[in-house]
Amino acid sequence: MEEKELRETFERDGFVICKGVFSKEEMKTLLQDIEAAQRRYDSDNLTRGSMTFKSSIFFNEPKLQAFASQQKVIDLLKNLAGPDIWVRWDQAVAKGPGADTFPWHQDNHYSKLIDPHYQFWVALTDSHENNGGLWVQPGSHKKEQPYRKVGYEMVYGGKPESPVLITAEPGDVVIFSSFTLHSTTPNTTQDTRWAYVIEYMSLEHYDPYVTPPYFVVARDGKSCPEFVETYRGRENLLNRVKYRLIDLTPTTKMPGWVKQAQKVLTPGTR
Ligand SMILES: O=C(O)CCC(=O)C(=O)O
Ligand SMILES: [Fe+2]
Repeated sequence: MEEKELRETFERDGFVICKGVFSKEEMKTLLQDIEAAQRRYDSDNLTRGSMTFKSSIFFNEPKLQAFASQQKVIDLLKNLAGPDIWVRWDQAVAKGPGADTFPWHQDNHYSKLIDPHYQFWVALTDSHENNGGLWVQPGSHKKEQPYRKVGYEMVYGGKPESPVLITAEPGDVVIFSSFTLHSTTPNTTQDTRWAYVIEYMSLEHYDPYVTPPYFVVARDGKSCPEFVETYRGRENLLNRVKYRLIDLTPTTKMPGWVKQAQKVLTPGTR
């Protein structure tokens, strides 16, 4: 896909499908690296039955850092996130036989962020209608959607109008906005469906819930993996104020300082 088409499609639909970005061989290696990786934070609250989440794994694993920061990935992302990019989060999702639905949601309701981030969803295995395939609602990224909290899940309050199933083969990538409504359906097959999701942000944007060091992957559109203690978006006073204001909204039942203290005490929550 041409760069212009990529940008326009993403802007219109809230996602782009990039076929065959990686080889099947690369996906085998990536799955091995994921299985060997150690988590930075222990909590994987979303794991339910044979749907398992393994998150915050790039932090201690140089092979995953190299994967996330390779130029091929940056060349796709720079069209959407801009030339300066860091990674806020990653997770591998295994949907084993019998895995349940993962309900419709916008990822911003998990990350609690105001600004969009870019979800780089990599199919490590085949992914289709019967094995826990990924569904998206085109155009839903244009506004924040209503939701409610059900256990640890942040569930969209409505019914998507015209959902689209994305069938994928190992090595295919879907890049979607963190505001794009998406869901995965049950796995009724005997095989496990694996996806690896890397969450990228512009260095202009701030995530107050991630603790340093921060993993920068690109500057000026060029791959330049490095861990840093701070970044532009974090130093930006307006960004800080935005998140302070959320904590101070009168609708919050809990005083801001209690929420803040909770966040400090439970790092690594999405
Ligand atoms: O299982 C997947 O492919 C995606 C899961 C998901 O949407 C999420 O963890 O936010
Ligand atoms: Fe999601």
